[in-house]
Amino acid sequence: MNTVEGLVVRVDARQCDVEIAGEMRAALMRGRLFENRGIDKMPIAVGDRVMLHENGDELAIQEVLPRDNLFARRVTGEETRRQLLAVNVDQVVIVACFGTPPFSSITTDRILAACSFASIPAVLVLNKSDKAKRGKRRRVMETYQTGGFKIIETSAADETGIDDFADVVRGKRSVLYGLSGVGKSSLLNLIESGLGLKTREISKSLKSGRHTTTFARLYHLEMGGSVIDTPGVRAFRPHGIPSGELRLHWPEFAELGRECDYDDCTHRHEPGCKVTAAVDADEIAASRYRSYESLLCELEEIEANRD
Ligand SMILES: Nc1nc2c(ncn2[C@@H]2O[C@H](COP(=O)(O)OP(=O)(O)OP(=O)(O)O)[C@@H](O)[C@H]2O)c(=O)[nH]1
Ligand SMILES: [Mg+2]
Ligand SMILES: [Zn+2]
Repeated sequence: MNTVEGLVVRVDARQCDVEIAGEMRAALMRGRLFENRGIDKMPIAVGDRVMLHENGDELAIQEVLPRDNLFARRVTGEETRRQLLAVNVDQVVIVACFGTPPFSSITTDRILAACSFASIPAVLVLNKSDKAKRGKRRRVMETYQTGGFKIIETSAADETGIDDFADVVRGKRSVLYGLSGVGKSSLLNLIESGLGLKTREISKSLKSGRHTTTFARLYHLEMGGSVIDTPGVRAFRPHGIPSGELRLHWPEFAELGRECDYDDCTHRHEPGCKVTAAVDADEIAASRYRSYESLLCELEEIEANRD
């Protein structure tokens, strides 16, 4: 029996695709991994480095090597279980768009907060710039520039901003994440020839609710680096952020918040709150504040149910 190290590029219910010395192989997950998975729905995620036992033709994952970081969300319909979306990444590339599906502040802001909580840098890509209305584009750009986020604009349709997109992902390991239909796979196809990822046919409406990409998978880029394409989400629920810590994950609140009258100000109804004052004065985008408030309520509810 041989022990080898591999990189997980795709995860199925019982099986993984693992890259071992440049070669792609199917590997089993041992039952023991499931017994020890803790709060996680699956014990293994795309991006995991694993040790495997090779026995004739059979390859089985024995152990997951320590992770540098993990990008996760709450399992739909459950309050404590965690779904690992990708691990060991250099950045999360949040893809959103103009046109269809409509830009979702709530989803974008929740993913940004999850990245901050996981200490993973985030880049915001605004795709379908060919569909952008001038007012909407200005509002969205201003909102996220004020928040200090790194943001680029692209159009996979007329191929603008694709060099900027390539510059963002070159030489790093990125996970592309965002709503279904924003153009994640379309963008990837443009920077890596021969990838040929399936993208939604124009005639198929988003309302069918179907994801075009159905599983997360890691691809190496010829330009250097690798990218994990993921199936789009409909709603994003972060995992594990304590409600009392949430305000730290809205960067535009951080500095102002130190001057609130109360040290533990939640920036809601407290007198002398500098954050709500800044929202009233239009210095902080109302959409960013609404995302914060709705997530805060949700987290408090989860904590109340747990106690
Ligand atoms: N007008 C316009 N359409 C685009 C652009 N980028 C992608 N599309 C179209 O948007 C649709 C969805 O693109 P996909 O690349 O499949 O989106 P996705 O984010 O990978 O979707 P999922 O795999 O379901 O998560 C397709 O019909 C694309 O042709 C763009 O920049 N402008
Ligand atoms: Mg896709
Ligand atoms: Zn406050």
